[in-house]
Amino acid sequence: MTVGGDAILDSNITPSNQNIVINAFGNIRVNAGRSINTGSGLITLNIDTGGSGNKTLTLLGTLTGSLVNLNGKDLNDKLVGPDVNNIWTLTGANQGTLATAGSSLIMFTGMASLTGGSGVDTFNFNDGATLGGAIDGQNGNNTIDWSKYTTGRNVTLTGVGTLVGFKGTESSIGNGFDNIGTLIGSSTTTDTLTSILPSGTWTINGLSNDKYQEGGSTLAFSNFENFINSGSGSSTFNVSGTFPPGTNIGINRWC
Ligand SMILES: [Ca+2]
Ligand SMILES: [Ca+2]
Repeated sequence: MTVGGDAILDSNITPSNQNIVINAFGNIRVNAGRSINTGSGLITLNIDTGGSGNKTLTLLGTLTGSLVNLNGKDLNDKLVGPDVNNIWTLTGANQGTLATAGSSLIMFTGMASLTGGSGVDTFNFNDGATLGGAIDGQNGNNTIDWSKYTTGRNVTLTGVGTLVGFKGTESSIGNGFDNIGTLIGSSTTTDTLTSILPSGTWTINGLSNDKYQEGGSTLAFSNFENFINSGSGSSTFNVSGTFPPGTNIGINRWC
């Protein structure tokens, strides 16, 4: 099926073991409570078929089939997940998998931006994986996990989140992240967490409850070894505890 504009699925589609392919030149939206279930058939939903960019695939319902593929064209195309707990795994450039309740494991390609739902969204990066656009966790305690990366990450916190947590930048996410409450650095000992917020309190003890607090928001973090405060105000560092071998804590500068 080819749709010239947007496709909105507001009924259940249950073909008996047949394939479903929808090519939309615009956006695709699967409404909440709605489902496509093809049994042993494939589900393929393609947005932005014309390649003009800025299209969105919004999945609020469920997709069940032998293979589920959601494809964009990289050009600022976005995948929006449902309002449950979602596990996103980035496996390459703008591609990966989405594990979400009620659906088969979803494969996606060409999605430059990922937006979570109201539940807990976890964004796992495989080594070398990247997104050209942005990550938005929306509500919930959302996590970005770079622990499979074998090169150090350099994260800058740029503000408190629009809804929860914090917003910030990192080179593996072209347009940065928003609404993230937990960050996990790479497997190396060269990860750096920088804040440019005007003030804040860092609690660094090398255990499992390292955190940064600012303006009523709390960021939990682990696997980071270098901390830089470069905001305009005064910040507080509370550093204590016993650190595992190989940990390199350095407060490079603050002002
Ligand atoms: Ca969320
Ligand atoms: Ca690390």
